[in-house]
Amino acid sequence: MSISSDLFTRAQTLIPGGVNSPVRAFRSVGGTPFFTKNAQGATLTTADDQELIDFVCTWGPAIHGHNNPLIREAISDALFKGTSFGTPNPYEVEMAELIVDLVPSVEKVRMVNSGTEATMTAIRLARGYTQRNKIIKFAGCYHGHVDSLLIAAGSGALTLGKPDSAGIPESLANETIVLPFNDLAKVEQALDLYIDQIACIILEPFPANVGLIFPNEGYLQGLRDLCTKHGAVLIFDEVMTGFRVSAGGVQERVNITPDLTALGKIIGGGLPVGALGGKAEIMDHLAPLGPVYQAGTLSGNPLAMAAGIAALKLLQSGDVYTRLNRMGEQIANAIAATAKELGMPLQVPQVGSMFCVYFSETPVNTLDDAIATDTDRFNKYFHRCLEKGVYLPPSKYEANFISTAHEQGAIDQACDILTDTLREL
Ligand code: KE4
Repeated sequence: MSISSDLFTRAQTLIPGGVNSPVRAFRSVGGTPFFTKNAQGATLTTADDQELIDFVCTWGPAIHGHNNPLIREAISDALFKGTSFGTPNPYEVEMAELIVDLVPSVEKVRMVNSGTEATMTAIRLARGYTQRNKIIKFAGCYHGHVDSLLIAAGSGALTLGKPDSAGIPESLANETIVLPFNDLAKVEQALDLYIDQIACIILEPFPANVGLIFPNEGYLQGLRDLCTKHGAVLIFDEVMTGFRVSAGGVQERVNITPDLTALGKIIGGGLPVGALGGKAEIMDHLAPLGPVYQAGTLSGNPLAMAAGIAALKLLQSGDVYTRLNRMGEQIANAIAATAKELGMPLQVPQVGSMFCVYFSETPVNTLDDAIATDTDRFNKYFHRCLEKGVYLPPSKYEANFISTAHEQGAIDQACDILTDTLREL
């Protein structure tokens, strides 16, 4: 019995499914999850001392790798002054200034403790601001475990084959309209049908909880125009893509201005942080200024702020995004070239330091396309790569992440393993 197996056996008697977040349970790929005892740079060390090149990066936050010395130092310095004050503190102001400076659409920002809190606050704020109840989301987009958004969700919900959660009253679910991604006509029809009832449209601008899919040309601008026309709030959920695909997220890459932006992951530098930002006119509807209540004991705590500030400042140094994109392209090109040589049906969408592997003859543009990809072949690929020391996300519905801590040697080694393993499938 391995140490991880023993730990998992014990964990399952104490924690539902033995995990504190479902995607970690390997339910989709099968087998027993490994336990990590140490993480340094781009490497995870398992409880059984296997070293893994990490392409999950704790699901996105570790853009500077694990235990980055400057982030560790920032946390250590803050630690000696106390971990949480429950009062305003200077770190919050510096974090807010950084986010407002980096994210084009953000004029004001409220710190929370997770991506889920950010999206939950975003839809409550949109409903309070517009005084409308219905929301539009897209099949396969995952926005955390918010009641109104756990409908046709992606990520863990999709991995477990239960895109709709139990425990959500039908009366609430009925306020959520779920549409296929990349179909603007369907959005227009819904806005016309429920005229003046739609509070907001929320989406991942690059959906990365179904693998990784991209909006068709003109789709995001179309959503922007429709929201403006109908007085609905456009919410970009950039919890994953914020500071990942560029310093200003997708909205900076595509030059489209959402009304609200949900953020998380990278802004915590590995500690629990989320944020909601956007137009001051909308944000000022949040308590204590406005009528939309939102709160959090540990929101803006100095320890998490110090870690996040260090992480954001590191992103502004040198050619970080050029390096990350170069590594992403190297991996995607290596996998694609090998698949072509083998005549293997495979798609490898990539943007910057994010990519995913779909075993599919045709490009993947919607949730249905992603579902139709070859799950068995992905799962076999996942386990073979893991055996050889490369840790891909344990679900075909997740994105891979590269960090600035991935040295060229690790990327070259990973490319060899990722391509050799294709030849063995
Ligand atoms: P958290 O509440 O997990 O911090 O964030 C929720 C969330 C919101 N929006 C997007 C676009 C997200 O990707 C997420 C969380 N992402 C998943 C991985 N795909 C987190 C991993 C997990 O659930 O354990």
